Amino acid sequence: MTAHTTSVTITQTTSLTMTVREAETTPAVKDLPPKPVTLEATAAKKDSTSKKLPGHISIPAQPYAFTFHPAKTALVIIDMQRDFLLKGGFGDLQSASQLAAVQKIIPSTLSVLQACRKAGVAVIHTREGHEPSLLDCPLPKLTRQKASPTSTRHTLVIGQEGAMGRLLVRGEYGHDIVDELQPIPGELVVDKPGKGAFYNTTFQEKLIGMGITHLLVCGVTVECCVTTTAREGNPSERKTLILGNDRGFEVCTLSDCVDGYVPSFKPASLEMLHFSDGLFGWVADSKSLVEELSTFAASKPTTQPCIDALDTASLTYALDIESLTYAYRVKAITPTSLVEILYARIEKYSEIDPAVFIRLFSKHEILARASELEAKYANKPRPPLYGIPITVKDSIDIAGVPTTAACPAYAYIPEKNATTVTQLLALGVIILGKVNLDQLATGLVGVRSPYGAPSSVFNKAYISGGSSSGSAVSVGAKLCSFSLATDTAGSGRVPPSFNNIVGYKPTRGCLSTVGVVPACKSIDCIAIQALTVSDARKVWDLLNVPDPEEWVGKLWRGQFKPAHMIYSFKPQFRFFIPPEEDLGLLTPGYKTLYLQAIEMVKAIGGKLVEADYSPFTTAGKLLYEGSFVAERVAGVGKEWLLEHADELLPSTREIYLGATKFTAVDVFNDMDLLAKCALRARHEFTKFDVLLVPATPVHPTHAEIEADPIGLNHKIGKFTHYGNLLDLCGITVPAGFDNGMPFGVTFLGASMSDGLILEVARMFQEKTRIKSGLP
Ligand code: TIU
Repeated sequence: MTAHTTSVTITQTTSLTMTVREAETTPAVKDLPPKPVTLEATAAKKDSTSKKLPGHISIPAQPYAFTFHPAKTALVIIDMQRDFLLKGGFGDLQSASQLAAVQKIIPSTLSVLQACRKAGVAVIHTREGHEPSLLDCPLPKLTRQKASPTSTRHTLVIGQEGAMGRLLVRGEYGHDIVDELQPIPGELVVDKPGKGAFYNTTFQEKLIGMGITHLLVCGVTVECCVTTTAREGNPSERKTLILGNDRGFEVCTLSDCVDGYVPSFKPASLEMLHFSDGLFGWVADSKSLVEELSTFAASKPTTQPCIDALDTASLTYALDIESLTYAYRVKAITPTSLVEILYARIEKYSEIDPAVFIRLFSKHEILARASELEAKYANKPRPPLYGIPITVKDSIDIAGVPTTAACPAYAYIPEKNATTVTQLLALGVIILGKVNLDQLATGLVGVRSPYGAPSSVFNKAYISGGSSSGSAVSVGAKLCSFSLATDTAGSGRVPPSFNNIVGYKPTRGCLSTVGVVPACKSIDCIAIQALTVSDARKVWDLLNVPDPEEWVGKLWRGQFKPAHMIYSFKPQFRFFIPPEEDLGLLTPGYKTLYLQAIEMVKAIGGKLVEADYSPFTTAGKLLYEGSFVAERVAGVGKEWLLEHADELLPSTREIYLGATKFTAVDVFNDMDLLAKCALRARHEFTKFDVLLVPATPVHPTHAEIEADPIGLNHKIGKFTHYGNLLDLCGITVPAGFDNGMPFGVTFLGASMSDGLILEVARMFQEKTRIKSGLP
């Protein structure tokens, strides 16, 4: 690795910092806090609850008022299963038939549940229990109580046949939730093998996916699963973004909606939670909660907030998921009527740019899908992406439709959908067609395609960016709500910047790449290009399900990092920027916009800190200048390449044939170097939470790319190339215009810190108020 000393890096960072500071006319480098920065305590202080925060609800609680935002809060109903509440169940044995107290909380829990449903607060139910094989039940849990020499109650153990089926076994009648509190479609049910809801479940992942920061807890038993979950859920430490195991949620337990099997345990358990000014969180009565939620539900605006208003007389709603879902619900549109409008828009746009779609499905086919959805969900609960129109990059398989990867010599007709396509169809989307890309997803320019070179939606002279070119244009031109794209070198982040939309590349391995043409297989990932950060987040959350068929290299999944420092009422996070040496590549217009973005990030709670950028720079060079490019050859097959090299476009051919020169020794040397970079980058990420970079330093015209197709491609990838190699997650968000052309910034986070970058990006998008896509 190039030996960048710390002092060099500090100097580089400092020089830019000076520029920034000068712009805001405050002195000076000396003011930069020494690393590591100590942030203020994030826990809500007494004074923060005394004033009413806009959009928030405050309820009286111990040790002081509990304040939460309904959209960021989940009601968690713990284990209200027949097995714990009804005669003949597991709780009947545990408690020696002392079930009156736990049964008494059913009505109060139900009224909270109904109030949350009306107010739009997310609802999550948990169920304790085991697989029929009991292989997920540790032996002590099975036998410890029965083994007690004085045991008279534990006549049966988990898995044995009770009055309501096998005790605590999934699928049995007793394992399910009592009739009164049964989940409705759309509510999450977390099946847990342990007492705490976090252990060996997707609970934490789902909460982070949904952007939940606050929990309201009901359920049984207060001495066992309720307190185990409430105690573990709370944030106990701040510096745990990378290591550590705290969960990072603000938890309020509802005293009249929890109970257990021994009367004296309840006050003790609850006091322990709020002891010492809120050791683990809050305890509140449900009465004022229900009242406040009802007031909130009644005052909710009748139209949904939306950032992007679609400028057509025929469609008054925006194309983002939230707005369209609302429009469907109030019957302002139907999937069929939306398709009619969008098809006309697509046909009109094809006159402006004929290179967006490689295959546009016929209007007949798309209308058939719309009618199918209408019939299937008539008078039934709708899936979360019901009637949402999307496009799919043509390197992602749709069964029976050719996958070309913009390379006719490579094209094939897949028998199966890519996993993500199957998931999206089950969620209710309408696929409009397959969109253009740089050949074999190699390139960041978007012009390397025999199906034409798409242009930025803002100016035909400028490139769309790639490789997910058609994806970004289809979203930017408001032809669809979002596009399924991919990102290896930055393909999911660059075109969004050139088209004024959001591009999100989750941590590798979150979304399945089964059925995606490999570019650089070990680092490929699915990207979502959308109009809003919330939409990108929603799609990620919905698709983030482990795929057993996923390539072995991506099977590893870590634990999602909590993001509580930005979830408090006064968000705080640390961010880092590249050194001046790299930022010097920005055009003057982009530089101005980037400096403005830095100020904006400070305004939403970011603190600029110092760190070492050299591991990022070194890793970035490896992607095309090192032997990793040989993985692209492996992806298509060396024999195939040599046979079909003449049929590739000149730039693709040059890159692929150039990659055949590397030896196995080169690959191992580079793997070693990359591992060192990744380790060092991970260390740097302990000093900051977010790396804020310009999505690209320049936006070339078609003519400029023709003159220097490969050199300019490298330049465009200056701030994206290392993202997947170092296992980062990243999201590009619109950040302004230079002479009518858009600019985007990218928030990069360490592996599994998706929740954090999404929240920062959301705050940034909210703050800039830039409307996505074409005006
Ligand atoms: N008390 C007791 O045995 N409880 C459990 O095993 N589970 C729950 O508390 N839900």
